[in-house]
Amino acid sequence: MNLTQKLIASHLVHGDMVPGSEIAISIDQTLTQDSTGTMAYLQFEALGIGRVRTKRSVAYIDHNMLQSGSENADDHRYIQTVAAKHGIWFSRPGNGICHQVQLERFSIPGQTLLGSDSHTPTCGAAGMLAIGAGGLDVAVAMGGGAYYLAMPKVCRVWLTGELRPMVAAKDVILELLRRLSVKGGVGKVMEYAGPGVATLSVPERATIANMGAELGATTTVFPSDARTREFFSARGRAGQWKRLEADPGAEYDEELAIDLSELHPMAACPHSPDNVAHVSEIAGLKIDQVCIGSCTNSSFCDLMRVAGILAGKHVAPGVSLTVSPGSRQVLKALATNGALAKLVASGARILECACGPCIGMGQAPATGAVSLRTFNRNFYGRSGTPSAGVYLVSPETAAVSAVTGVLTDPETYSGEPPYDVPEHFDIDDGMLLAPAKDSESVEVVRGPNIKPFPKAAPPAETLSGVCLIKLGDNITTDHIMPSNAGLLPFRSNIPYLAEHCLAPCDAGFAQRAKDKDGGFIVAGGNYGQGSSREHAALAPLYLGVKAVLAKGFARIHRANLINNGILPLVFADAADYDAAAEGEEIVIDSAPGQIAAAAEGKAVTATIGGRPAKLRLDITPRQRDILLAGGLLNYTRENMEA
Ligand code: MIC
Ligand code: SF4
Repeated sequence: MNLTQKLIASHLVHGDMVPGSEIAISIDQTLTQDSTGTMAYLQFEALGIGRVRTKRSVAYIDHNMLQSGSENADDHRYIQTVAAKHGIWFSRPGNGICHQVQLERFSIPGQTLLGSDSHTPTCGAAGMLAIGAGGLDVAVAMGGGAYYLAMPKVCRVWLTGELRPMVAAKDVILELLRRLSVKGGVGKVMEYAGPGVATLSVPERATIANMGAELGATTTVFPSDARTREFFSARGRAGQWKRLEADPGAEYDEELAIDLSELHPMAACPHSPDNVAHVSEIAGLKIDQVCIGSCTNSSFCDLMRVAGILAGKHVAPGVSLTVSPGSRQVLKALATNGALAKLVASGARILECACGPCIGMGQAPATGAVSLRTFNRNFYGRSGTPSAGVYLVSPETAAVSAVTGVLTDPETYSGEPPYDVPEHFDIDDGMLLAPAKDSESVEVVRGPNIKPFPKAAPPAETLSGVCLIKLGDNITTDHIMPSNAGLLPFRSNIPYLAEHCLAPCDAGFAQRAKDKDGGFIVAGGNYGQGSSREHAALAPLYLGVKAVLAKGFARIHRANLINNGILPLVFADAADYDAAAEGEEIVIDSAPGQIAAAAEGKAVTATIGGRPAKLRLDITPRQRDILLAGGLLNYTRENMEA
């Protein structure tokens, strides 16, 4: 077996491991963060489960960190108390970004992790099967329920050679995005193997695993080898390490190869992570902002390289440089060894250990600015400034460019001093709070910002309404449910958030949906790529959206739609997509009967503007039952005993 198959086989509770068919796996660990967590815990509470039944569940506070009103602090207090009550560890604000801390403190080779964040696959760097999902799926897993997914294909990425100086792990994943696009990993696990793997440290593997999410991949898996053991023993966890790798001669569904020594620095240009160019081709572009950090590139090694490049220099006059360390462990190590002083002396603006600018929580660039970021997403508007152009680059490219003031190929730059990775980090888990032993003693504190969330209902006999909007390909969840410093505080207030649904595409969408009493969304391919935020399904549900008719869907968003009782329908004939127009009436007769028949492979028939159209609803019997029950919450409640 390959490693992915081994990890799945050891957790398989339902189904056959045939690519595309439905399987269910048991979940050892879960994580949530605060921007999806409030909703996930409200749903967990609605399920009526007492204490979590996982080996470990952790609630992080890392996204909604600007407290410009009481909302975020209220939600943090809710998460802290609900976690204490239900057996969940709590990572206090300031302790770091969920994926970085989970990798450092809780990752265990061979275990499964389900997280309510699309970059949960980061822990694949340590030989875990780590998958991102919607909050409701994570809530069910916390309650001991299995996680259902389509058995992925496994794509082997065979690495040879070694990265040249100033070429980084980021350039490896940007090369894959260049080759495969943001749709290239859909339905697949990217499994790394080959002699080049041993040249990459766990934090470097984490950068690659993290951004596998941008390929649309189900997850990314690295073997657990001597380098992994090194990572664990430096963090006082040698006892939790074990060796894991594919069997010799294991078979794969797909294969591709990268010679690391042939790579050169790359950049993802606005506004998509797969719009990749060599830095040398676009060098010289004047830049206004550089942001270093995020769950992709904020490890100790990343920031040591940055400090090495910036040492003794100043940030160029026209540039604002921010640095956000991934965790308190990283920040403390930099403070202890003097690297932090170099960063401060260079003029870098040191931000707290959190997502920060990556999710538009501050640092929105100036109008029309060029911003270089070591992050993973540069979707339109995500920085908080729609007119800004965001380029995704390695820490090396970012740091060198911050000094020169123009996009600069770091390979043209000499002088990066070597640095030592400590054999042992100073371990201090004081900001990780264990859950209360006695649940009864904890009172869950709910702030006034928590509003009842919309709940789906079983489908009506006839689904009818207008096409509220017609969208193109690759619409992201940042389009569907934008996130920024102004909106993130309302993640537990769906009625408020819904006002902004699809606003980057059409500011009139929410009002139109209300005026028309709901309706349908028509979209192109890869609809809902990006974040795991369930809000991208909950806001449309609140606005009365009954189905999304698209050319194709991204994995997590599709599951979120089904979980919330919204039909993800795929055009069988692209001509029907071409012909559809905003404002046309869409009718699906005998909806419950057609949903039941769809699980048997039958097409769903509808009329769009009076024209008959065939749609595919590729659902399993379980997904049929979820849709007919009116969503996963109802379904789980009904089936709790079983
Ligand atoms: C993101 O990077 O888009 C986020 C913010 O981390 C999201 C989660 C969210 O929307 O809260 C993700 O990646 O799932
Ligand atoms: Fe946070 Fe950005 Fe990572 Fe999402 S991608 S978890 S916002 S750092």
